[in-house]
Amino acid sequence: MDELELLSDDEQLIMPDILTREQFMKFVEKSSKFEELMMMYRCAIREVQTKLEILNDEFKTKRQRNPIDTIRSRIKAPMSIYEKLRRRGYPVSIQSIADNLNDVAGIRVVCPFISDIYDVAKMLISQDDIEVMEVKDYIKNPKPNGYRSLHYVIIIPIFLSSGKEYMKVEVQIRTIAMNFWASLEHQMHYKQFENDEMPEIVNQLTDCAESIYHTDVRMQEIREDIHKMNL
Ligand code: 0O2
Repeated sequence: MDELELLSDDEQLIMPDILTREQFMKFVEKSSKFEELMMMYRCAIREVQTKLEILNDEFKTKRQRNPIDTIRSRIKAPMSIYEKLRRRGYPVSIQSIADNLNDVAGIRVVCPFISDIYDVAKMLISQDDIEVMEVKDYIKNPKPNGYRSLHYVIIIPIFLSSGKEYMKVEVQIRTIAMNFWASLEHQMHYKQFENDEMPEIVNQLTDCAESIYHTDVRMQEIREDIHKMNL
């Protein structure tokens, strides 16, 4: 008998050693609990996205400029959920997804200037229904490959017919320039190699990230100079 047939939707607990990728995908297709959890993450994304859009509108009205260029969101694909749970040694279960993964719901906010990143972050996290669970400032402390971005894991309530649920959402905030680097670097598929196998590639990527960052800083300085001239 298919092992998955042994698991009722309520059991939820599937031990990693009996679960292959294919079994997980089959489980996901027929599990109403998995679908319900994903629906809750989608709702949480909508809540955060609306907050960001409101802030962008208000900022535009008051300062004649949008601090947000684009907002993109995604729900982590079932296969990526499975792989992350396995990679980190967590049980493969619905409960484990909710408990152990912080980035099932992800929002990427792309801003024109570096100062916009911190302005947007401050305006978002100061809202009293948002709780900050984790902050990683990869702008002040870039990753060794040069990756820069401000990451938050926030907890936000969503309101369902059954009551209030608190959901985790990962928010990545970066400039257009940082996003340019991250998008291209993401396509290069070099991470399967160890750093010492391809130091030259990593050095070159870090170099590009540095020069992009310096350009970001200069663009902000130019904007500030223009602002002073206008005053
Ligand atoms: P995807 O497909 O974007 O979702 P955590 O998620 O906090 O438990 P981790 O990996 O320590 O674990 O978190 P971290 O460092 O905050 O990174 C999470 C996400 O940031 C990644 O998600 C990427 O989206 C992005 N990121 C981090 N480092 C890099 C990098 O070097 N290059 C690029 N292009 N993006 C990066 P996922 O799950 O890797 O992928």
